[in-house]
Amino acid sequence: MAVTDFLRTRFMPHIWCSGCGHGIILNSLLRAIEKLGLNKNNIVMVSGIGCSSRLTNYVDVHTLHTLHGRALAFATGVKLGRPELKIIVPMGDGDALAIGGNHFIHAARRNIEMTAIIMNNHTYGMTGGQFSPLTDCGMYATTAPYGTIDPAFDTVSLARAAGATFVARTTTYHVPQMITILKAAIQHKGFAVVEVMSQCPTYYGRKNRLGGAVEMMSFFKDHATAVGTKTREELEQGQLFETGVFVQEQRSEYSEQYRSMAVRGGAQ
Ligand SMILES: Cc1ncc(C[n+]2csc(CCOP(=O)(O)OP(=O)(O)O)c2C)c(N)n1
Repeated sequence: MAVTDFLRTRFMPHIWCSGCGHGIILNSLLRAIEKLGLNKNNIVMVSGIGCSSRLTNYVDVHTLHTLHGRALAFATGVKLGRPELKIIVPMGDGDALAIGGNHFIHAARRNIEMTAIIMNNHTYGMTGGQFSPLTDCGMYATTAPYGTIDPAFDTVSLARAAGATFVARTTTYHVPQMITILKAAIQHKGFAVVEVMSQCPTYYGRKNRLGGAVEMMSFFKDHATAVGTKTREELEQGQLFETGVFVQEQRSEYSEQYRSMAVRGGAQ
C-alpha cells in the first residue's frame, strides 16, 4: 500500500497553519505505518481535541475523535474490548499532560499496549496560544504576558516515573529518526510514549520572537543531542535537549492480563 492510501483526502485542505509542525508528524506516522506493512483495518487512532488531535481526521484507519484530554481513556476501552488491534493516540501537550495528565500517568502505570504521541508545540495552539505544562518557564503566552512562572514537566521523566515501558523523544526536524522511533513504538508490547517537539510559529514562535518555522526547526537541529552523549552540565550550558529512545523494556501488559482473567472467570 502507498502512504497516500492512508490519507483521507476528502478532508483536505487541513486546518493547520502554514509552517505548523503537525503535518510533518502526520507524514512520518503514515510512513512508519506503511513501512510496518500494517493493515488499515487493524489500526484504531483515537484523539481528543486540539490542532494535534485533528491528525486522526486525515488518516483512513478506524478513528475516534473524542473529548479534550480523554483520548487515552477511550483508547483504553477500545484496547480492552479488541486487544488484537493497534491503538495510536496522537495528543497535544495540553491534551496529554494538562487536562489529560491523570489519564496519562495511569495508562503508563498499567502498561496498556498503545502508542501515545505527544505533539509538543509548547502551547495550546487551537485555542489561541495559552501556556501549557510543557511551556518552558519564563516563556510568553497569551495567558502569560509577563512570562510564565510555572516550571515545565519533562515528558520523558514523567512517563518513565509513571511506568511507561517505551519512552522516546524526537523532533519535526529529525524525520528519519521520527519514523524509526514511531515504528518501534507501534511494535512495542506495552505503553509507548513518543514526544515529538513540534513548532507553532503562529503563537509560540510569534509570542516569543523565535522566528518562523525554519528558525524554529533550526533550533531543534542545533539543540538536539543523542541521549546519553552529554553530561548534565553540558546539556544545561548548551541549552541542549536529548533525543532518541530513553526506555525500552518488557513488563506484563494490561489488556493481556485482563483477557486472561476474563477467560479464567475471575482473579486468581
Ligand atoms: C473539556 C474541554 N476543555 C477545554 C477545551 C478547549 N480546548 C480545545 S483544544 C484545547 C487545547 C489544545 O492544546 P493542545 O492540546 O496543546 O494541542 P494543540 O492545539 O496545541 O495541538 C483546549 C483548551 C475543550 N475543547 N474541552
